[in-house]
Amino acid sequence: MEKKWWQTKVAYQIYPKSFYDSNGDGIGDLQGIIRKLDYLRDLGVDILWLSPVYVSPLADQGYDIADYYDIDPRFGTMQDMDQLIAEAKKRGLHIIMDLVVNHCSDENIWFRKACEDPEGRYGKFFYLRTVKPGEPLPTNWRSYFGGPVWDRLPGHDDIYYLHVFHKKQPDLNWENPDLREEVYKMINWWLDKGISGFRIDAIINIKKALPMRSYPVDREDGLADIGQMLEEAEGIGEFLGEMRDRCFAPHDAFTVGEVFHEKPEDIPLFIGDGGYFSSMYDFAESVLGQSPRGWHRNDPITPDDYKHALFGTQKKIGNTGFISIILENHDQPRGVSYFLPEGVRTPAAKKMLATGYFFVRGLPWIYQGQELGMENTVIRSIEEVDDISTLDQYRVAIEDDVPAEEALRIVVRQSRDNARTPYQWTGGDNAGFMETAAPGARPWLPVNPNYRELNLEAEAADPDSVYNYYRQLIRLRKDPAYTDALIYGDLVPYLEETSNALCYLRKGESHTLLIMTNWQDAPQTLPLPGQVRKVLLNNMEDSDIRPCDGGALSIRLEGWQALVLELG
Ligand code: TEU
Ligand code: CA
Repeated sequence: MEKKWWQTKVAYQIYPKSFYDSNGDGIGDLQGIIRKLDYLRDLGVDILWLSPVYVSPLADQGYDIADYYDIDPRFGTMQDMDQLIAEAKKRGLHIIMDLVVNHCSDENIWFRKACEDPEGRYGKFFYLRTVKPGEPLPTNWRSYFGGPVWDRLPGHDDIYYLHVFHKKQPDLNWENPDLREEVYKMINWWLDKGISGFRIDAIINIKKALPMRSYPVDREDGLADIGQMLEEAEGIGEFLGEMRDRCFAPHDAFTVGEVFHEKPEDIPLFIGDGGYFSSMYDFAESVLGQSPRGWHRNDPITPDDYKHALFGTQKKIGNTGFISIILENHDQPRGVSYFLPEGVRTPAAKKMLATGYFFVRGLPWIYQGQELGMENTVIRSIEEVDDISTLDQYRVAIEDDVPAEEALRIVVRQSRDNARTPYQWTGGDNAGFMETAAPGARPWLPVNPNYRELNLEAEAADPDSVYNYYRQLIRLRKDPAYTDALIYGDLVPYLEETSNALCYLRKGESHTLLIMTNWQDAPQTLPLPGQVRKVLLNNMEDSDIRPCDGGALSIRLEGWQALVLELG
């Protein structure tokens, strides 16, 4: 595997709407991010992914882009963006943008022109189909946010357009070379501006299995999940290879794909040397237990499920490339609320969870607030929900006869809103999210009520906080003494079959490190594969670690303890 500058870094996702509001209108903005750059540098992260800030009606929080070449006024101006890129650069930070090109917004000029003239140039930018009155829709595919993927083209009775996400997100027709040229022009325009690359949204969806056909109905709504269509689709590599050659490679851009449904044999093509992307996310843990029939049918997950998913990806990728590892993102509930057993929310358990994922082979990502141990929020009624996918899943549960109270409990646990509440900077008004609140202004989404205790100000002052532990994790990963082991070393699962223990070795040329985590209240005594030379990290500083006593090759881990040990 080729060595690249970004492999030794740590990446951080910013959800701009909820990060920091500089002008008190309740919406986080680019000037807000600029004000917090010193914070991010001191945390130790290097690569900053911004969720979309382009002009957008925000039907799907910016993942519906109306103008790829401008910033939404709610977030600021293009001048602010240029300033952000420059200020980040001064601090050695890299900005990457969100590239959303499976679809645009129905308010994008391309779509408006397609409505005006479906036969013209822009009509061919989309998937349009004629449906005469009384005829069925072209396919029975279900959109990701519920309902059919086909809607009537505004201004036309018998023309329909395809949207695999929300109806305000019409799919772009990648089969059309003219559309692809427009996309590449836009990508290069941004890279020329000085951003370091992109996180690439929902990219697997750009290739449709053609000719389109219907699939077996799998829910009460009479529709079919599009997973099968994506698996049948052949030839996405032609588009991705072209995009790499025309845009990413000439700029040596850092890119990470949001890839689901990839075929195992395609992994080297995706992230091997010279692949389509620099990296892609490991979603094996986040999709655990998920049912295509709805969130209410998801299976509960155990610590062992988590471990096997994590190792599964590691074995699949091996040394072919560098996977991107996450505990959470803006589409998921908070990792500590999802992966730790119900009711376990102590700082020790949060630190243990962080230790387990942080040192596997790949690029670790931190989602804003994760470094504080931010938790799922409190949502008391469905009216309080903002996220369109939560609203859809509530409907799905109700239609499947789940009692309303139960349906609410289930969807709230998995809601994307959990990740989208404002960042908890202080214990003061609005968790310090708004620099100066304009009269009557409130955060666009209520802050998590736990902000009085759980916030950066309090954690920065506490040496034992989750936040200070994350700083140690980052420091250790970047310690040049351990680069051979922690960045480039092999990952070897250890005691893989021991329940409630996630342990692995990272073996470099000069060092071997052992990461051990105990996922239960009770202590566990575990064998060691060799003598311990040094304890590099311990989430329970006051616990007594004497692994070498009398040459005994075993160690007692307290409940929720995490250790990083250097063997020798
Ligand atoms: O997410 C894509 C998305 O919804 C996946 O989780 C999807 O379920 C997957 O492709 C299934 O195979 C991205 C963004 O992160 C999200 O916020 C947007 O809502 C979505 O794309 C649409 O742009
Ligand atoms: Ca603002």
